[in-house]
Amino acid sequence: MYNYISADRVQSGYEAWLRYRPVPGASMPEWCASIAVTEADEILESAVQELERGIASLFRLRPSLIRQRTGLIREYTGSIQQAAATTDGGHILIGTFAGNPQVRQAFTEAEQEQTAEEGYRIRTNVEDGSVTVAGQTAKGVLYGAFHLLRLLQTGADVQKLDLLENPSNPLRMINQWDNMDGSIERGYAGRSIFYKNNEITKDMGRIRDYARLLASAGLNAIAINNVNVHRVESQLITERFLPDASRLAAVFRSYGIRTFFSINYASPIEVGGLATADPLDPEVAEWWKQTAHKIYAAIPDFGGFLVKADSENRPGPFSYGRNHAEGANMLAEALQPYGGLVIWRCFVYNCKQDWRDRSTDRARAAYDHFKPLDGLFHDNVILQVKNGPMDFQVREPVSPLFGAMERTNLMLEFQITQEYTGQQRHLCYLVPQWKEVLNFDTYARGKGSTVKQIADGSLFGKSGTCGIAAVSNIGSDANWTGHLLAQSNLYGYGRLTWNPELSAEGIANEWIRMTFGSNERVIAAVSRMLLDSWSIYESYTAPLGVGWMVNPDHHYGPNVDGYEYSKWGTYHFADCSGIGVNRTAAGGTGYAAQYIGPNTELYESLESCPDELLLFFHHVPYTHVLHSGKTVIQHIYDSHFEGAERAAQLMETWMELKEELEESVYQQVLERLEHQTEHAGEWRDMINTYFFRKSGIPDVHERTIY
Ligand code: GCV
Repeated sequence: MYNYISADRVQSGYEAWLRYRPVPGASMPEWCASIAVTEADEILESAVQELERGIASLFRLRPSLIRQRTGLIREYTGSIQQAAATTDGGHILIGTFAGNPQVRQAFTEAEQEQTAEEGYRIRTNVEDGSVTVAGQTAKGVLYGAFHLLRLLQTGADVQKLDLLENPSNPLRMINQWDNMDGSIERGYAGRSIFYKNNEITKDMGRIRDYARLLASAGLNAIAINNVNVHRVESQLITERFLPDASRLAAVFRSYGIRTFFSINYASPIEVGGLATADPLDPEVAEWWKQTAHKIYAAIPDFGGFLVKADSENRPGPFSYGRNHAEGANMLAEALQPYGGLVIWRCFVYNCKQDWRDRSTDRARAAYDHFKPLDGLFHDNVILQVKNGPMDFQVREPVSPLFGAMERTNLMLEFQITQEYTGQQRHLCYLVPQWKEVLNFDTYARGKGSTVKQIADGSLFGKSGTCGIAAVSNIGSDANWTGHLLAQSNLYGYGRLTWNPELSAEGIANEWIRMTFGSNERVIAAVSRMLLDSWSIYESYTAPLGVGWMVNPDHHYGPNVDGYEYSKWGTYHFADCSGIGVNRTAAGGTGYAAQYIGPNTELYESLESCPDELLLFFHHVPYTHVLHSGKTVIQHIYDSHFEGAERAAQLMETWMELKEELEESVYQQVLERLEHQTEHAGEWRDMINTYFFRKSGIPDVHERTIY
């Protein structure tokens, strides 16, 4: 039996959504028998390989490859039957408008122009039954090939295709928080696939498979090392690592993905031996220029630098009395001749706060630092802003920096790795959360000024230098993400960056069909599990937007006062009569006033503030009545009892699928759900007990509280 995708890889979950399992009852469309390509291009070659692999696996018939340019038909050694090399019964024609006249002929000039640089068109030719996958660029064609495969995988109607797809966001980026010793900061799926023992991996097979996953979800950029750049990683920009880094970049390039490095702002000192890293020092600027020159010699399409500066003990321009525009612009000038970007993170706050000081509010920090700098950054600088003002909590408001920086390039940062959302041991499908952020109305240009329009550049007329980034959730675990179902977050993130209008349900459905096949019972059950999971996780963890009730450092498991008397600026202020942070302008930290008009009003007023964010914005007595009609304390009890029960139901739902799923897949997910059920009980009891003891108010339903 021809073994295109090995059984091991299938059973472990390694193939993820590129498993290409046969769809029962689906016969192979005739056009799948041959793939025709004329252009010699490495990205088109990736598209060809993916189509070959997908079709061979889906239909057990390997397509012939017709290279019209050279007349070469590729020889195969595998035992799966190969289709005859003919274009008679139709074929898939792939190529760019500019590089392949046949492709060009299939579309009018207007149709070609409507296709964006990384967009694509797929069309059935009714005369000869062929299907053309076309783009302005090879990247577009690659995305089109993955789209065609997705249609085949999900059993869609492919009789008469005619579609145009353009990505919404120019930059669709993934950030690895991988360290060169092989560890991953906030990684929950094994070790790094990029680094081991302070060297860059030689296992390009795994890197390539990762690139395939990323490109298939629509992503086009990657920062390959942690934003906390330590001693060894600081050398990534030197001859010591550039040859290996250029090999990594070449793999990503062949899937249309540009490579970025996170850099250490103090590199001129730590790597270059200079006395300073002051951005206004000419020697420093010159050092970065020379460094950029060396990097581009090794990686001609290098994307640029991702920078965490003056944040959580990382060096930055503040040490020299310079602001962040001065700091970023100096780097931007070094990269500008090569078309490189500086992606500068706005996660800047005082991480040495005195917990006794109630006037300093970490939530305010990003806006306070960056708003005064609006308009001062060079064109090739992009500010990367976390979705919320704190730090990827299960619930927090949208950062008020969105909408506040009209004259600055901005990128939105999400966290796929589940640092505060269950660390890939609990199920938490994050697409619904991300959609809420993307749809948030900032009112920056009146009603309807959403975050997604700021990320994609359309609201403030930016083009090219904007988009979305997210922290990756993968590692060396055989199934990439630890929890098999957490693959849906990586896939969903990519699909949303391509098109934020896609629904959480639609993305879940696609992912389930591609991963688990077409069994309707499985699809319905897993879909329900995914879509309920964020609300379930929220309900048994930190209530009403307060956040942070986790164990310090590793951030796993309940610890209500874990961060209460710490330096990190993350407090809930629970006492015997109430809880929450007063962030109003009237008597609080004033954070609510960082929003624009209607949002300030919404959050400022206790009457209008949404329940789910109440404790983020207000300090209230436990007896305060929510819009739901419950008191705060009863809400805490109810949501924790119900949340833990709903977590157990996730497991029961999964157990009902035992007969429908492969044993290895069933078991690995079951183990995670068993742990989640037990751990949700721990959360319930710790949180309920804490608040019962603090408030002295009993549960009206008299359930067990300790
Ligand atoms: C990479 C949080 C995380 C850190 C992370 C930081 C950041 O504080 O806990 O691990 O550091 O965010 O986003 O820079």
